[in-house]
Amino acid sequence: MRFSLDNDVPSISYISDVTGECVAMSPDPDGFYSVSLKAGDGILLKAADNYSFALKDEANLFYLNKAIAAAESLDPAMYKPCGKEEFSEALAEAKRVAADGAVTQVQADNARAALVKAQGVLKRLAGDGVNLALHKAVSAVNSYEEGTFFSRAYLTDGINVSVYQCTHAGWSVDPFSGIGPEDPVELSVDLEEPYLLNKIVLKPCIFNSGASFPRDFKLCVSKDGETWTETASAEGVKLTEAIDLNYAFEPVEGRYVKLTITRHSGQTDKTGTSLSQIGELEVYGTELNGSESVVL
Ligand SMILES: [Ca+2]
Repeated sequence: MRFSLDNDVPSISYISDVTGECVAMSPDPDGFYSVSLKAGDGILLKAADNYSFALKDEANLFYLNKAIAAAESLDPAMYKPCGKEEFSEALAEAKRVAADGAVTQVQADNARAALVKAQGVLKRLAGDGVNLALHKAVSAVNSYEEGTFFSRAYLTDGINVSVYQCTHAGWSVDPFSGIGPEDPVELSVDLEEPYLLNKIVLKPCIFNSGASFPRDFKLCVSKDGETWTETASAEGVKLTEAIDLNYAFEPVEGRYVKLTITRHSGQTDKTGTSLSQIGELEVYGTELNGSESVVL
């Protein structure tokens, strides 16, 4: 335990729990005193007879200051207006709390939690490197929802690593669905807002080096989820490594993205079901108002 004294105490000692004797203490160069405590133990301190004092908690501001630094590193111009005012207020309050010499740990923790929460609400403007599909809802009639390695949600979870590092492998055809090699399967993603879309990236599953990636498919975008514009198609894809497949196209307004598989990977589950599996689907574009200059 390290502590300081508010006033000029003539001398301070601690009572040794071994000998029962007073042991004189000296401050370190910063003016702090230190005593060693075992877990759950306390310690008796002794000061000059004519002085009384009380120990007080000193809040640990490490994580609050870390959250403030992270918040201040954001460029507000990169974010949509929604939530920015609340974020700005939470940041100002966090800085005020961090600068308050009498702040308690609870106040510091609350200020940090409020700041992290406000930051989590912010939404990036579409632009270079901003994956618009990240954490967006995926619709798929055929999906293996076993929840550990495969789920439709893992198609847009931002995770695409080997199963040795993480259990989220991606989306998979349900091996118990019994579909044949050319039975079509559709996957769609709702981006929640319309954008001027210009690129879709498909990332094969890492764990089998892309061997279960579909052979034939097409990519479409739509403004309303009903009328679709085809932006790319592929035939005869056969991967031996999990390389990203980039499909860039002339900008098209859209809120929904659909992948239609018309021929599966060629891998067959032991159930006899034809398999397709994809690690991640990413979507890129710009804001509809065109105010962002974007280089892809
Ligand atoms: Ca994923």
